[in-house]
Amino acid sequence: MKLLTACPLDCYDACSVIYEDGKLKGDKDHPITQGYLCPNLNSYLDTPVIKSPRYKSKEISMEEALEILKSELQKREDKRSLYFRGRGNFGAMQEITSEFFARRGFVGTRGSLCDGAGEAGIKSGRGESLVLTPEEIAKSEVVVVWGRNIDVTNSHLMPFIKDKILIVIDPVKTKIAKMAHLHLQIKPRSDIYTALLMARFAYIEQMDDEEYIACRCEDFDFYLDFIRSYPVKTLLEICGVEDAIDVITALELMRDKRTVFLVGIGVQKYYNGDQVVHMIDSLAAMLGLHGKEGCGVSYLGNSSYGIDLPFMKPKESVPIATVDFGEFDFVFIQGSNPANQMPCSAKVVKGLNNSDFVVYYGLYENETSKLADLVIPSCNFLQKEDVRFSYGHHYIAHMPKLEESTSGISEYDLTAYLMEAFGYEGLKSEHEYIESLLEANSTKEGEYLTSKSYEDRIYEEEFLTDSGAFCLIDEFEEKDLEGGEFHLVTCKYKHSLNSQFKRYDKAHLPPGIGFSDGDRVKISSEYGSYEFEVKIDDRLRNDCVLIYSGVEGVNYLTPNKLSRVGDSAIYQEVMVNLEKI
Ligand SMILES: Nc1nc2c(c(=O)[nH]1)N[C@H]1C(S)=C(S)[C@@H](COP(=O)(O)OP(=O)(O)OC[C@H]3O[C@@H](n4cnc5c(=O)[nH]c(N)nc54)[C@H](O)[C@@H]3O)O[C@H]1N2
Ligand SMILES: Nc1nc2c(c(=O)[nH]1)N[C@H]1C(S)=C(S)[C@@H](COP(=O)(O)OP(=O)(O)OC[C@H]3O[C@@H](n4cnc5c(=O)[nH]c(N)nc54)[C@H](O)[C@@H]3O)O[C@H]1N2
Ligand code: SF4
Ligand SMILES: [Mo]
Repeated sequence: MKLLTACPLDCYDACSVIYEDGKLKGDKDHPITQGYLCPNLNSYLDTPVIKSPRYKSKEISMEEALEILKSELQKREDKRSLYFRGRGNFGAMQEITSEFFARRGFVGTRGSLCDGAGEAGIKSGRGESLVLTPEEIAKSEVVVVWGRNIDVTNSHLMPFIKDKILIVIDPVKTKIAKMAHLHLQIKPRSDIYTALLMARFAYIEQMDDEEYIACRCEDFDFYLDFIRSYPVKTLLEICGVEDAIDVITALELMRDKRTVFLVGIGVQKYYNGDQVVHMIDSLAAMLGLHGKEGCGVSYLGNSSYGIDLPFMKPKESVPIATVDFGEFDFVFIQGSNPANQMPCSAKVVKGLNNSDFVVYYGLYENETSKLADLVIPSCNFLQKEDVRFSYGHHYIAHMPKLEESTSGISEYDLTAYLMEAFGYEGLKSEHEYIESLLEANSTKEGEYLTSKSYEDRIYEEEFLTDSGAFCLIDEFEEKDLEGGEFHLVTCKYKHSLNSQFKRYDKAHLPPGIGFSDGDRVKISSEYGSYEFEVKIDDRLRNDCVLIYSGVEGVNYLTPNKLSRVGDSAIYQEVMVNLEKI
């Protein structure tokens, strides 16, 4: 039988999926995802899952695991405890566990390991971060792909941008950069200066949209002073762009054309990530792009914009990117692999070792499950009911339960067990939650559901700021980065979803710096060091090292620090050194 569901993974695309004869297939009828699945979901059913619960390395039954969980919770009645949830499964019902842990007085997390700094930057200009739908993007003539690796991370958008004039701004010559009419292979961490340069030349070339600025933007005079405050030569040097003509050409390609900027998380893995994105967004405002047909800026959006999940949240929270697990007696980790994915692994591993009791509730074995006292397997997405939203388009998917799990427990069932064990009342039935989520947030469009908070043309009338106008940026915080010779670029890999599925294991180095394929290298930063096998990569600038997300050891190099605004991890605010071993 053909059963309709959706991919549960943390990804822009939120693919519509058909489950038929024990296989996952793309759904050809879906207006956005159009019938193919990426290597990650194609590996889903072949990836070995945790088969049995485990306590102190010994396999136990699920009943025993739940008893131990209950008694360990009771033992630590008044102790400081942490509820830490990642996005291994993007379904809304994953958050139901919060209902129990919030009542239990656990500390939660705030901020982001992902897009938080950039989102704060979008909010500074526009009030809220709404995305352009793929259909709207398809109406553009020019697409500027800025720090986003669409072909890898958002591949279902590719058909919507085919045959457009393509400009890519990325320190790496990615596949999409090779396809582009123009690739600005800038230095990492120089996007704010690149955007300043573009704004400066746009002003000189009279590309600023005077009428639009007068009606829809605030603080243009301050913005103008700001973009004129840097000498062009200095900006070119900082960006690592040899010839100003490339920047002017990029602008000329956009002149009088419907243009969209597709901005990814690559630009904002830095201390001032909010200001980088605010600057890029301000450049688009100056060019009069927001709110016009086939124009605008789409940053990785807030998938739950306008959606209120009915689950209680912990009263107290700590920033997710810098949490010290060692400060908590009891740690409950769900749908995440912090020992690999959080920044500054040395500190994370030490913290997990120092905590009195760590529970890992997930689907796969990984660095974190190895450090846990109690391991509880979850169900996969076919084995529980859920609803998912997307941060790349406006479709919502209902994900019905299609089969039973032989090894795991669902988030709802785990919560129901704990609520009952501790005498908490008020949990509704699983179906009631899902019905009311769908009812409140979705509209039926043929066979599919779309989000009620979706608008045909975002920001057409006004921005979602207090004044209704776009607030242009007029200053930013600069910081020098020292401590190494190379920038660390750490982005997504085609065959893994962060640390899930086929994980990669090499560090990519540029040619011509004395290394060859297969060499061993010790890479060090002020936060730690790790040894990797070398792969020479001619897509890299000679001042960059690239290590994909999910590679063992990558986060030994990254900072346990937060972005200025947004409480976000800042994986690339670091320089590294190399040593042949
Ligand atoms: N296959 C696959 N798909 C995924 C994921 C995955 O792990 N694998 N993860 C999902 C998740 S959780 C997310 S958040 C999204 C993120 O998806 P994207 O937004 O595409 O994020 P990244 O791949 O981290 O980085 C994108 C690009 O930024 C570039 N970059 C790095 N530093 C800079 C810089 O300083 N300036 C500029 N201009 N560019 C820079 C990198 O070279 C890379 O090409 O992808 C989702 N999709
Ligand atoms: N160096 C570096 N580090 C990064 C990034 C980077 O680009 N570079 N990217 C960052 C970003 S954007 C993100 S979003 C984070 C992601 O970080 P995490 O959220 O930690 O993501 P994953 O590594 O994918 O781990 C997800 C885990 O969820 C579990 N899981 C899967 N399905 C289910 C389920 O249905 N129920 C339960 N209970 N568990 C499930 C799996 O066991 C899996 O190990 O990593 C960040 N870390
Ligand atoms: S990971 Fe993304 S591209 Fe792959 S099937 Fe899931 S939603 Fe689609
Ligand atoms: Mo992410």
